[in-house]
Amino acid sequence: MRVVVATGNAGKVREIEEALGGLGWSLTGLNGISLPEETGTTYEENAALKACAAAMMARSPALADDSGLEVAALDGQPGVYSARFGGRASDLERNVYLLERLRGQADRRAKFVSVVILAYPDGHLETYRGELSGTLLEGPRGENGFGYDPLFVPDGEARTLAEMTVAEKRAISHRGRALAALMQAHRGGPPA
Ligand code: ITT
Repeated sequence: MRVVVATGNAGKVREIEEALGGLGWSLTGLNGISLPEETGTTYEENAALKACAAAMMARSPALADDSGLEVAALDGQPGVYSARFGGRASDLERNVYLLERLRGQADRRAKFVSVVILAYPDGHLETYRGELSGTLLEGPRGENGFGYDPLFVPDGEARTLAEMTVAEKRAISHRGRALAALMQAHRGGPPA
């Protein structure tokens, strides 16, 4: 089955390709398809917007991920708005902004959420969700991954997500869990 990976985020592409390697699907990029504005207020709405638009344009199944970081001390912000947190343009600037917002804050708990949707051109949707709880450091550590990974230490781990390989992150992460559920559902082959 040919599946369009409907994301403009290179970090997500790496993780999705690594996770789904065993399915034997042919994963392709957006190839000029532009994703719609994320006007939803939930991960599910935004993932569906992206996956459906790509599936309709490409006339083939398309997979999208909408995800975010929910910080306890910020009442769950930035959540669905993680990619635009504080209006900051880059991962580095958003990490600096997040550290500023948490300066002096003892409660460093946070949670990553990922919703993966596989959409078919006929409008059928499959939805998978994964979460990962952890704590935020007071400074970055590690060079791998993307986004808030250098600040985030998963519960039960000593390293940040940015100090892990793609496979190590996948084994425990929000996106890894959502994609594992998708793999489970498709074991035995994709639907016709
Ligand atoms: P697409 O919409 O093109 O897929 P995006 O980066 O805009 O790319 P989102 O709207 O889902 O994707 O925003 C999710 C943001 O949450 C992302 O840009 C990161 O800042 C953060 N994020 C999500 N998953 C993450 C992860 O595994 N590690 C670090 N940060 C993550």
